[in-house]
Amino acid sequence: MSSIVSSQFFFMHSTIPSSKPRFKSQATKLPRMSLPQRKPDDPNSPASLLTTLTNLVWGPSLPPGVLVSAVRSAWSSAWLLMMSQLAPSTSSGSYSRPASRFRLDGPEGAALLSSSLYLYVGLPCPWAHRTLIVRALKGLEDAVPVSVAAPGSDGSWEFMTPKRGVADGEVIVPTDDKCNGQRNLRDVYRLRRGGYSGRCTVPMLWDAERKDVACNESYDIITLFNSGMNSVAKNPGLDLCPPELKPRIEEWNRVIYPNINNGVYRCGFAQSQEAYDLAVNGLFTTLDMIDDHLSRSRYLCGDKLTLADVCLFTTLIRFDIVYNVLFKCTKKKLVEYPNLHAYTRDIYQIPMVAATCNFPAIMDGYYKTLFPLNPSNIRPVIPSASEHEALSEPHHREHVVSGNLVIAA
Ligand SMILES: N[C@@H](CCC(=O)N[C@@H](CS)C(=O)NCC(=O)O)C(=O)O
Repeated sequence: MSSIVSSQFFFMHSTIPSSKPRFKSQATKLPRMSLPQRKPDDPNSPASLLTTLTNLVWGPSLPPGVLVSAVRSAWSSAWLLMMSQLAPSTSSGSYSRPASRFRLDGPEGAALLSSSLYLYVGLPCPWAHRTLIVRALKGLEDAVPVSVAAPGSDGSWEFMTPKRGVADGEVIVPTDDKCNGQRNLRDVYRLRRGGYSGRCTVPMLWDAERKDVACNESYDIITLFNSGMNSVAKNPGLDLCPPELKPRIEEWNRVIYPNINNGVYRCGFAQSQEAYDLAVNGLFTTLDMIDDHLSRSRYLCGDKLTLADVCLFTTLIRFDIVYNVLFKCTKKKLVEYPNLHAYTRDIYQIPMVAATCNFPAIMDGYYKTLFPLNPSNIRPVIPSASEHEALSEPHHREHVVSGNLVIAA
């Protein structure tokens, strides 16, 4: 006991030795910079103790090269290990998103569902965000109640206790599990007949009567919300996928999904320079092309908002606050694209859409959960152009007249 106390006392009060560092690097000579002589605020904090210790061992400079190389290779191996769990990749290091397990098999599959449907989402997730937007636009809030999970410390989706899910004005916030009373989304998936041990992703549509996962693929869910539930929708007249635009919507999805929606993830989760270069080129070539297209068209398919716009919007609204920084989508910020930025504001200002965008929850979900990409857990400040006030500025998109449009990519 006394030896522990005295050694702590020694570390806390020792001064930087004037003698040479005890361990001198024998390996590669890395450039060494002086560390700033910062006075630690709390001498008992682990950081201060560590600083005192390292000062004692090798003086007030960067660690010896041999230590830097050892830590670097240990960290790289640990990083690759974590990334292989977080983001499965191909042999060339490209992110390969696993396929969704529970799909709705068109109108026939939808017809098998009971009328007791329940939606599980997480606010950071762009795929879940699609379902919240279409649910709101169609007026399905009463017909399809929602529970909002938040990322837990191990990355799985957890529900709040009812007390902690504090209302934040009009914006949607995390909640408890109002349907099954579980603490974790994994436990909800496991309630299904036959159990489940795969990935427990949001969005997830739960059939409460059949006690089963109805679907965990966002595009199937928004298709169902758009046209398969009109008898219970408060806004049945809105069609975000009218038959005459369906081929064009599908054409846009084929361009936007790999290059933008999944493209930002392919940048952020790339495990090799080649994989990153490929993803980032595809991403910005497509953004350039769409920015140009939007100079002649209010929405992707003309004057009408469609499912393709909803899918593009949920990536764009996260672009400057997350992907530009955390996923290294650095060539340009969204705010540098005049048409894409105004288009994003146009959709943000559609009644009910802003309430689905909880920026602090989105930023926390990425910066504090994706540990291998941000080990410090520090959440950067929100850029001013991404704040609610800036997104509420006039967009003037009503003046853009849509001509005869052809997808260029
Ligand atoms: N293809 C799915 C993707 C859903 C997805 O990847 N969701 C992520 C959040 S953004 C998730 O829940 N991940 C948890 C996990 O993989 O365990 C969809 O569009 O619905």
